[in-house]
Amino acid sequence: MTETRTSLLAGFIALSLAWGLVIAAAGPAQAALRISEILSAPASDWDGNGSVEFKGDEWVEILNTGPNPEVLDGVYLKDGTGDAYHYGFSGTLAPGEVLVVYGSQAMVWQAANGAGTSGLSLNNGGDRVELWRDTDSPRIFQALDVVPVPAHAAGAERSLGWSETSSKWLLHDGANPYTGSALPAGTGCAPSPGVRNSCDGLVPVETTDWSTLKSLYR
Ligand SMILES: [Ca+2]
Ligand SMILES: [Ca+2]
Repeated sequence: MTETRTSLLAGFIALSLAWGLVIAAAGPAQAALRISEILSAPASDWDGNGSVEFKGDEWVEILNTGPNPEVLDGVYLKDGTGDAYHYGFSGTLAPGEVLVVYGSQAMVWQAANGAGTSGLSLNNGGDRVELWRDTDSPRIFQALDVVPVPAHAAGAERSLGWSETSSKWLLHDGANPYTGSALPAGTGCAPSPGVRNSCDGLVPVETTDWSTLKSLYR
């Protein structure tokens, strides 16, 4: 009886450990390639073609956070609606490099690939932007990054940007300050398409002593 109990217990522990490993292995791991900045509601000529267009001037920026060059062939952007990819990347991205894709480039890609005319299709009421690796040889079908964009971050001329220094999404609202209570809060930083994000956010407006500041980061 004791022996049975012991073996049952040993079995249970082994199973728990195995299950724990399965859970750990299945946990999300951030890929080297990630989305770094999103501007959903343009009100200026971001792509520099001479006119302001709600589709053409939207943009999404990606960043290679890893130590090696990342192959971009087979990497795609889509939004939270439907299965269609809106843009397919090609080439490679060096470590620490960013690459911005404007809606106008997405429309060119879509026309060449019979993939519609929606552009990046970033909803001004908020959306979900997804970066996928989808290749046949070898077969890889992996969500590299999925970013929910809250409605206030999809306001005119505002971008949602990933801060490498604080590992947080920050609101770049320099051109259209956000004063509401939704998060992320406004930072006053400007959007930075094609340039690595340097907004560090969380800048105390009033003088704050060091111990108070430290307590905010605990
Ligand atoms: Ca334009
Ligand atoms: Ca940027």
